[in-house]
Amino acid sequence: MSTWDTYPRRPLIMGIVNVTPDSFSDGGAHLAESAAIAHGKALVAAGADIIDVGGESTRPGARPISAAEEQARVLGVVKNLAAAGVVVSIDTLHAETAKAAAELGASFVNDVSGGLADPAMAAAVADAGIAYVIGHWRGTPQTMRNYADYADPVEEVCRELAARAAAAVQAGVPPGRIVLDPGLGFAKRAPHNWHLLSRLDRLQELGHPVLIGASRKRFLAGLVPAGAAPSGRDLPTAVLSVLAAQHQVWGVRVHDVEMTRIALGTWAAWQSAAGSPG
Ligand code: PMM
Repeated sequence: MSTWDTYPRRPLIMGIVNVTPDSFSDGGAHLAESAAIAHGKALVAAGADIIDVGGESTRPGARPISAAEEQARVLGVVKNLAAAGVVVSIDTLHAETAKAAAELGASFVNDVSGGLADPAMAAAVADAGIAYVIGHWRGTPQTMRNYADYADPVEEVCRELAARAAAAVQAGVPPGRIVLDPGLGFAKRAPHNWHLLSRLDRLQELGHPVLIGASRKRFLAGLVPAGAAPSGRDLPTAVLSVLAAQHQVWGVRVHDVEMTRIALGTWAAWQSAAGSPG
């Protein structure tokens, strides 16, 4: 057994499978069902604990799609991966898609709108009896740039996330099944994202596990050579995952699972030695 297997306080790695033609960093790469399934299994082999399957791009300006179009993209992937024993999360804004994915074996609903996009979402998650990742956003992908305006980003995001969590509990989701995500890049500019990362303790005071989704996002672009492809941001993403681990996050949502696994494995080896006499 490696340190990784035995270290109890490591974050979970959520690997991303975008079954979309237009996601900002990997759009089109896994659009065919068979390619998406193979990619999910490869991410598990590389160390992912959870596979997050999404069929609708939520990047700024993305075209919204119907629940039916989304389901045609993702449900076969969810079904296959869940049947193979993979812990699956469905990344969706649509309650109908969440319900259908739960019936096929999904264990998490990952809703970047925290229930704001579809008022039926929280009740659907409660009925399905699965876990709920509540993300922070404002507006919609079409309008969110106009809402990236904060006097105090940390306090405002915490307040708005707490309200979404309370609404989910009111709809019947047990508090112990709720994970919170500050929604980096969703109605946030780079300084807002950095402030939120620097105050994970404040987010954790809300009493729920915290998931961070920084992978390949634009606020990392200034840290790598100009003109680098989004995958060129995997190194700063991995560094962020280690820093987030040091701050006891529950999970990190990433594209490059292998690099994340190596980075977090290095961190876990250090942490384990620090806690043992040698
Ligand atoms: N970011 C994207 C999509 N889904 N889900 C969670 N929980 N947190 C995020 O930050 C997040 C997300 C952005 O698009 P991508 O799938 O291309 O990374």
